[in-house]
Formats: sequence, C-alpha cells, structure tokens
Amino acid sequence: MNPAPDILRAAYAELVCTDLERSRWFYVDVLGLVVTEENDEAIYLKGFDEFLHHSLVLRKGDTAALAKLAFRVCAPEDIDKAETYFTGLGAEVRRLPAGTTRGIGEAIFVLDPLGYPVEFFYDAEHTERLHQQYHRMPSNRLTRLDHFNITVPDVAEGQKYYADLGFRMSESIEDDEHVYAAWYYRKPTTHDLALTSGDGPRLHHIAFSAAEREQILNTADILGSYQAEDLIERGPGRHGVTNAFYLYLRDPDGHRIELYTSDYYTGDPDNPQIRWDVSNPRRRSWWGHDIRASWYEESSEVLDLDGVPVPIRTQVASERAAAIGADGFGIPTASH
Ligand code: 4SX
Ligand code: FE2
Repeated sequence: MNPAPDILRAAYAELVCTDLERSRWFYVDVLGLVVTEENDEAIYLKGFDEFLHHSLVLRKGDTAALAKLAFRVCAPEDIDKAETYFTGLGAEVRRLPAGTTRGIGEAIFVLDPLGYPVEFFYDAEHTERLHQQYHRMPSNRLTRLDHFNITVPDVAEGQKYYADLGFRMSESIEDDEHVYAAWYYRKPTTHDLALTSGDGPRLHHIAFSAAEREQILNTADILGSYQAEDLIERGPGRHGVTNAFYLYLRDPDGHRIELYTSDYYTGDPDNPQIRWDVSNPRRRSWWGHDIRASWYEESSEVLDLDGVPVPIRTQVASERAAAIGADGFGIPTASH
C-alpha cells in the first residue's frame, strides 16, 4: 500500500438541494451560518470562526443528495499522495484544476472504496474570520464545521478503511459480535468522521459546532417561532459517546444536520479509546432517551463522481443485533 496522505480535518461538504431559497432560509435564518458567496446555482456558507472560503456548499439540483465530502490535507504535496494512494487502491481518481469548486485550489476527487465521493485539497481562498464581529452575530450563530457521519453497511469494513487512511478511533459502540458505530479523528477532537450502521453508502449527517449550548437552544426556539418544529428530529440532549451536547435537524430536503458543542481533546498520542456496550442506555443519550426510528433508518443518497446515485448495499447484521433491536436493527420508536 502506498503512503496515505496526511489529512488535517473534515473541511467541507457539498449537498444537492432542490430549492435554494428554502435551503437559504434553513442554513442562514435557522442555523445561523454565514453566506460567503452565492449565485443561481450554489450557495457557499461558513461559520463565524472559519477563514476558508466555505465549509458547506448547497448546489441546486433535481434530487437531494450528497455530492461531496472534502478533507483538507496538511500540505500541498499531500494531494499528490492522495492521487497515488487511491490509484493504488483501484479507486476512480480525478485531479480537479483549481477553482473547479469556487474558493478551492487543485484537488484530488475520488470515489472511495466505501462508495463515497471524497475530495482532498490544501489550497483555498481565505475570507475574513468573523469571530469578533459581535455586532453581526445572530443568537443562533455557529462557529465551524465539526464532522461528517456516514451510514455504511459494514462498520468493520469502514473501520479498516479509515484506520489505513491514518484516522484514529476515539470511541465505539460494540458487543461481543458486532461493531455498531465508531468515531474517528485527525484533528484533536473526538471525530472528523463517524461510521453508523445501516444500508449504504449514505450520508447520515453533517455536524456544525456552536460555542455553547445556548446557541443550539436558540435555534430550537427559532424553529418554534417559524412553526417549523417538525424539522427537529432528535434532542436537544447530551451524547454518551463524545460527551457532546446536540440537536439534530432535518433540512427542507431531509438532509440531517447536527448542532454540536463541547466534546473533548484527543490530541495526546496515548488518548484512551472508549468502548460502549450496545446495551448501555446512556451511550447515545446520557439522559437515557430512546432514539426516534427515523434517526437510524433515514439517510441522504450519495452521488458518484459523475453525479449518478451510488448503488446501496444492505447492512450486515448479527443475530444478536436483530434480536435486541439495537442501534438501527429494529424497534425503538419513542420520540427523542
Ligand atoms: O448517538 S451518539 O450519542 O452515539 C452520537 C452521535 C455521538 C456523537 C455524535 O456526533 C453523533 O452524531
Ligand atoms: Fe454527529
């Protein structure tokens, strides 16, 4: 295997949305993200702490889908490494000239072995960091993109792929036979990428960070004022895994967005891994709430490098998983 590129962090996602005006309402008015550029075809957004051109692209299209996950690499040479690495894996690999995506330099775009369209870039246009523009900050402001969560049919297969790519695992949900979910990082937080078990490849969610839970609670209040409370899917609550405070929303196309704050530092080389038993009721909600079935069962479609939907594989189940109905393998229907 060729050396893996040195990956810095989860950097941006591109979502296909069917009605940009409605999406703009959701991402700007409800979520409190900042528009850095927009036209009839696309809206580019970022959080108040971010200085790259964007951390989210909403692109107009006929069917809602994930068009791209992008990781920033540590140095310009790492995009060449990415090209060699993925070519060696037998993946479809394209070199994108600078500016193929507005604000992003030369990049390597691959359909990874798990079936996801993933870009690796280093160069990007800078925009002004707005972290002290207090007079421009709404009550629901967000700071930055935090992580991607993908729905994969075989979490163990995803674990091997991400470990080979140089990611480290912070936490997992397991029993003696099966891994149900796992959290992987490059930046020194609990994750840049999480694997959730389910039919896939699909996008489970994208998470943005808030400075405090106050801003997340304000978003919930704002949704109530818009009489759009049906867009709240899970929470607010406290995760067991990662210890973060959360709220999950569904955007007008059904893409799931998590608002997230205050997980912990993982940058030491001997950072201890945490393994949760799938039967522990505090693993996904520290307060013990059941999780709504839609959270496990629904995810966004994923497109290949030509924009064609990637075929879905059925999740690999263990007998115990099916029997106890754990983590997406049946049962829980109660709200929150
Ligand atoms: O559902 S979990 O509490 O396990 C969880 C889900 C923890 C952290 C996350 O970011 C997440 O999406
Ligand atoms: Fe998450």
